[in-house]
Amino acid sequence: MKIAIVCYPTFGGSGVVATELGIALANRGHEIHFVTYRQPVRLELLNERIHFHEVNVPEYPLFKYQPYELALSSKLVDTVKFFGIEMLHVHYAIPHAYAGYMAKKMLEEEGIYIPMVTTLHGTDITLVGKHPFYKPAVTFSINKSEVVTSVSENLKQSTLDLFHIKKEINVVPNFIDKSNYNADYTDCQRSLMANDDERIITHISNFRKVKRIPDVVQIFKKIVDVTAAKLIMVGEGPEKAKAEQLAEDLGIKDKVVFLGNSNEVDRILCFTDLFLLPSETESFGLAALEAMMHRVPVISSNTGGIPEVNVDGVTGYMSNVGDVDSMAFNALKILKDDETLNTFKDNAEKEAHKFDIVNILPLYENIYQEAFKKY
Ligand code: GMT
Repeated sequence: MKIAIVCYPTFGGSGVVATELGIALANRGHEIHFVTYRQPVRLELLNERIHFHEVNVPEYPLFKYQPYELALSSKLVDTVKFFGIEMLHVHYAIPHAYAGYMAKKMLEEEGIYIPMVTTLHGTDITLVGKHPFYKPAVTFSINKSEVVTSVSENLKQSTLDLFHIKKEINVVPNFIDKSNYNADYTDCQRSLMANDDERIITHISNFRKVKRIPDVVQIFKKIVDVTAAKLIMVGEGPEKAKAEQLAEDLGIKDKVVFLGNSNEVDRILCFTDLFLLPSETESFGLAALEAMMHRVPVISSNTGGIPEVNVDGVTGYMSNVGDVDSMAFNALKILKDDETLNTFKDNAEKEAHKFDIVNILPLYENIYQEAFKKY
C-alpha cells in the first residue's frame, strides 16, 4: 500500500511514533511518504520505500501567521497525485487532520478518492485541542476521518468526554521495536557518567510545563540525600533554565548533568537505573516505555495513560501528581539493593515486550483495511 504519513518532525513522542511506524511499514513492503516541514529526527534511512516531501511555507510580510495548513494540504494533493498514494495517515489532529480533510476534498474534485486515518496523541486533545478557539475544527476533522485511533484507553475516554465524537475510537497503543535494542548492553559506558557506587537516574522530555520538571529535581534531591546518585536530564525546552537554577539552589548542581537534545537516548538508557516521569498528564508516556525496554524501572505520576504502561509495584511505582515525597520514597525502595533493583529491571523489560512493534503493526494494517471499507 502507498501511504502518506503526516506528522511533526520533532523529538516529541507523536513524531517518533509516526516515524517508527512508517519505517516498520516500509520494512513490511509498503511505500511510505512522509509529508512534513522537515525531515523527521529519527528518519535516517531514506530508500525506495521511504520518501520525504518537505512542506514549504513561503514567508509573506502581510501575514502575521503563515498558513501552514494551506501549504500542507496543497503538498498532500500534489504528492497523492504524483505518487498514486492510497491512504493518508495523519498523526496529531491539529492541524494535520484538518489539512488532510481539505486535501481529500480537493482530490475528490478531480475524481481521486482517498481515506484518512487520524491518530490522536494526547496534547492535541487534552491541552491544545479542547481550547474553544480550536474545538469546532478539531471535532469536525476527527469526525470526518474514516478511522480514528488513540494511543491509550485513557486518551480515548478523554476525547469522548471533551468532544462530540460520532466516530468509534480504536485504541492502538504506542510501541517500540524490540529488534533495535542491544540486548547484551556490551557498549554501555556507565563510567563516563557516574562512579561505581552511584545510581544513575534519568529524565527525558521536551521540558514543557506539563512534564513538571521542578518535581524531577526535587525528587532527585530527596534521593541523593540518602544514596549516592547522578541525575541525567535529556532534552530541551522552556523549563530547562528553571531546572538548572533549582539544582544550583538545592546544592546539587554537581550531581545533575543536562545533556540537551540527544540522538543517543539508547546509550543513555542502557546505563540508567531509574527513570523519572512525574508529568501532570501523559496520554501514554512513550519515554517510560522506551526506558522499560532498556530494563529501566519507572517512577511516575498515576495520571492519563501512564497506568496502562507502568505497572505499580512491578515495573516501578506510581504516585499522585506532585507528590514528590512519595515518588522519592518509592525510588529509594527500588534502589535500596541490587537484588530489588534487578527484579524491577527484569519486570520492566518483560512488560515492555508486550508493546513490541510485531504485536502493534498488524493492528495498524487492519485499521487501513477498515478505512478502505469505510470510504
Ligand atoms: O509530551 C510529549 O512528550 C510530546 C507529545 C507529542 O505530542 O508528541 O507526546 C504525546 O504523544 C506521545 C506519543 O503518542 C505520548 O507518549 C505522550 O504521552 C503524549 N504527551 C502528553 O500527553 C503530554
